This record gives sequence, C-alpha cells and structure tokens, in this order.
Amino acid sequence: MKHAWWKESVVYQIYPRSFADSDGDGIGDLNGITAKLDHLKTLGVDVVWLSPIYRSPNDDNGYDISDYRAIMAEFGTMADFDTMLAGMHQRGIKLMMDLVVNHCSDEHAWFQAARTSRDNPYHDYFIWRDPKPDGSPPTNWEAAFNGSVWEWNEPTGEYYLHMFSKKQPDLNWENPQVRAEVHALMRFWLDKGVDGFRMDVINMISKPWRADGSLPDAPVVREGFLQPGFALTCNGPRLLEYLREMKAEVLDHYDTITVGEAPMATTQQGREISNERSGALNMLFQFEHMDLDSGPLGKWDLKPLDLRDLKRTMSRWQDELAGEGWNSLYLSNHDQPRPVSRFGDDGEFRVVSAKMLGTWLHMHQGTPYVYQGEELGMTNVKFARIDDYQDIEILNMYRVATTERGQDPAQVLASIHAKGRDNARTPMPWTAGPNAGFTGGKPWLKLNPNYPQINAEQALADPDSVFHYYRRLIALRHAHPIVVYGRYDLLLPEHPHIYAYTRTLGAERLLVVCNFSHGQPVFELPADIFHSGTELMIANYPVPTEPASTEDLRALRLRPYEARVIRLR
Ligand code: TEU
Repeated sequence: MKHAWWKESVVYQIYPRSFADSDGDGIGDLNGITAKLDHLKTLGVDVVWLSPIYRSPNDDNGYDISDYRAIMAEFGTMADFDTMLAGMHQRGIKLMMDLVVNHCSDEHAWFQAARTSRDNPYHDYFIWRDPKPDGSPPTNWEAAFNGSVWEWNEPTGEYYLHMFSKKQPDLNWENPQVRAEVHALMRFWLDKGVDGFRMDVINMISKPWRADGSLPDAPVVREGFLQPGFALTCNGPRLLEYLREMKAEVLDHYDTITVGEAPMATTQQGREISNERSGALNMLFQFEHMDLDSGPLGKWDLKPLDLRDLKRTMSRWQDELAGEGWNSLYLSNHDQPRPVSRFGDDGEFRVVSAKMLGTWLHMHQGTPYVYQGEELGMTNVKFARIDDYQDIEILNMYRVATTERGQDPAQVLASIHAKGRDNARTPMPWTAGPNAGFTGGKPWLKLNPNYPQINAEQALADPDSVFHYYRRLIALRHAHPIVVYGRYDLLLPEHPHIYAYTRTLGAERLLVVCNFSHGQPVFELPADIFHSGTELMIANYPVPTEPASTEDLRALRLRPYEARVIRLR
C-alpha cells in the first residue's frame, strides 16, 4: 500500500484571483504565485490547493469552466503554469488542482453544441427536462445563487438544470461519455505533474432520479422558504459507484492527494468515501461544523455558535472516522468568512484568538488546510455599499432579499458582513505599501482597510505573529507522529467556553486546552487523567516553564482565548 503522505501533510489554499498580481491588471495570476512560493516554504506547508485557474467567463470566479485544458487569460499561460509547478516541486511543495465537474460553464464548447438541438451528440452531456403540464419548471428547486435551478433553452424548447448560476449547467454523470471526459482531463493534469485534486461539490454529481426519470420537488422548510435544491442532490444513489470508477480509471495509477467537497455529508458518507480499503478519495470537506452558526433558513440566518455544538460535531467526525476514514480539518476557505471574526475576536484579542483557533484546528486528527491570509490572522471586511461586493452569491442574495422579500437593506448587509464569501476574497496583503503590495493596478476587489496593520511583511518580521505561530504548529505536526496518528478524546463536553481534548499514541499523551472566550474560566483537568509531569509544546501566551511548570492543571485559570498544548508525562 502506498505511503499515506497526505495524512502527514498540511495544505495551503490559494484563491489565485486574490493572491498576488504580477502584471498590474489588478487580478492575481500564476506568476504572482510563483513569486511568493518562499512565503509558503517558510510557513512549512506541504501541498497547495489551487482554486480554479482554467479558462472561464468568471460568472463564479472560475468555478464555471469553459475549457478544462487552458489557463484563464487573466491568470497567464500554460508556460506560466509549468514554471509555477516547477517552482513548487523544487521547494518540495505538491499541487492539488480544483476539479469542478459537477457543472461547467455555459460557454464551454460542450454546452454551446448541446443547446442547439436535442439530437446534438453533446446534448446528453447535460440535464434537460420538459416543463410541467402547466408550463412551470420541472421541479420547485432553488439554486444556490437564488432563482430556479431550471433555465429555459429556446432552441430545444426545454429546461436545463443548474444547481448554481444559470451559467453553470450541471453535467449529466449518468452519461458514461461525460465520466470518460472527466477521467481524460484528470489524466491531462496528472501527466503534467499535478499531485491531486480538490473536487468541487463532488457529492452532487449523482442526482436523485426516480424510476420514471423525474426528480422530486423540494419540501418547504418554512412559509416562503424551500430546502435549497442542492440539499436534494447531495449523496445521490450512484455517487460511490462514480467515485470508485474514477479511482480505478485514474487515481489508482498516480500517487495523489484527493479531497471531495461534500455539503450535507454525514459521517457515514465520510467513512464510505474516505475508507482506505473500499472508498475512493482520501478525505472529504464536510460542512456540519460550518453550519452550526446558521439558523433553519440557512447561512444568512445568523445564530451564535454554541461551543458544545462544535464539540459534539467535531468529536463525532473524529470518533466515527477513526480507523475507518480520514478527516480534513478546516475553518477557512474562499467560501467562508474569516475564522478570527467568526469564532474568535477580531478586535482586542485578534492575534491570540487567531492563534487559539489555529491550535484548536491543527491539533485534531486529520489533514489541516490553511486558507490564504488565515496565517496572518486576516479579518472579515465591512464594505459600506453593496456595490463594493463582487461575489455572485452575495449580489443575488441581496437583490432577492431587498427587492423580492422586502427585507431591510441594512440588515441584509449586516448578514453579508458576517457570512459573505468576499470576506475571504479581499486581496492578500503583502506589505503596508500601496495596495498592500498585491497589485500595481486597481484591485479587482477592494482591499481590507486594515492591511497596513495586517500584512505578510509585518508578520514575517514579528516573532510573535500569527504567521510564526502557524509555522510552529505545522512544525509540531511534522515532528511528532502523535499529532497525526494519536487517538482523539474530548474532555469537558459541557463546558461552554473551554474546548479541551487529548491525543494519545502508545504511552504518549498530549493535552490541548483552548479558551474560546474573552473570559478567564478555570480549566480543571479531569481526575482520571494521571500525570507526573508536563512539558509545554506550544502556547499563545507566555507560560512559566521554569521551574518545571508549577501551574496546577487541576485548577488552571485561562486568559482570554488562551491555548496550550502540553505533553503529559
Ligand atoms: O461551493 C459549494 C457550496 O457548497 C457553496 O454553495 C458554498 O457552500 C457556499 O458558497 C457557501 O456560502 C463550491 C465552491 O467552493 C464555490 O466557490 C462555488 O461557488 C460552488 O461550489 C459552485 O462551483
């Protein structure tokens, strides 16, 4: 069996549009990434997950692909890609590409041909349905970016399915030719030396078809609100079959790292899909912990996080995949708000709470993902005007909420400040200089105004920065097998502010203690955990270690957002 190096790796996600611009057009590009590879090498990451760089009209910033074998013009050329990949490999960094194959762009040649005629050879690459007898769309499903998932196509007099924007038609995975096309494009990139894939909404590729070829309507969650369409398409009947076929046809022939993005995934699906004996992918991005601060009406329905819910969710994934699969570990990506604003404190306690969140995440069992800027403790942004935002999900939601649902624009903007995807897409701040050193031109999206205080140059120069703390967290994982392979056990399940757990490997045991509050609760190590001595591994505050830590773990008062990792002897 191949060595599972992906279990011992830390992955860094780059959202190329916002990472580094080399040619002054205000948009990040591949040469910009190449110029910043030493930042990643210093941080100590092993793999880069690169959000889509393929040709695209950018209706959804590259998650709408019009040519899977060409580089988006704004990002550069295939030669630039080859230079970037060589630069990564020279530094011992592997590359995961973003495989977006639940859908493509409506500007892809396949769709351009398919929509001309029901007899076109590409017509069956997509999902078409006639209207209901009364002329309405085939189902009542709502798209992730608002509106119906069905868009009328005049030339063939039928609807096509798009779970996201109407410019992102879903591919028909029932069609073996579609699956063969995907396998071929995967081989194209793997043969160029790419080391794996992050697979976009991969658990949506098998639709819940009924025997008669129809699809069920969505249940009403509450008056005027439907269950989102994609909730019905997650984890369909042939998903595992398609993924196992992909493994046999492609992945088994290369030494890859794979992660499947899986909204609504359960631990059972996690075990089935990431099981090393009978599964298909190395791990999933599950969303349960990302939905704990959302009310019944979805992400914009803001709800405070109850730490005990996070304990239950994360512990269930840790426990139920132990030995039966593998977890990804993430709090941040290009779709999620910045963790320090969401789960920490982006004001007085920004640095310590960013370090605490990093400790909490990186000491769990699984492969950690660091999203660009997370290592700097970047915060959410609060643009005053909706016109300052770019994300299709934000703009569509704002329009529907304020015009069709009559909601107060200020209240809608407040939910965008809390949960909007552009929070994570403000350009990466490299310096305190003009445009934070991101571009010599006009940034495609406004910078976060705090870049003079929060930027990579400042972080590298400050030994107490979030950056150097993340570097040490990553080094701990590389140096100590217990961090990768140790058994996870939750402590204090009902404590509302302290998240504590142990990792155990043979006779070795680590204690991880995180205070998720600005208060100063007392941590009490349970009496059944015996130890004769302690060794501090990492902490986000100065901790007395001489003489050997005299502090009593049975009654340890924690400082605001304090985190410690202690080896128990
Ligand atoms: O996101 C899939 C997904 O679940 C999104 O609906 C996500 O949960 C939402 O944006 C959070 O508000 C993937 C990509 O990560 C996202 O950027 C794309 O827009 C989407 O698929 C379509 O490709």
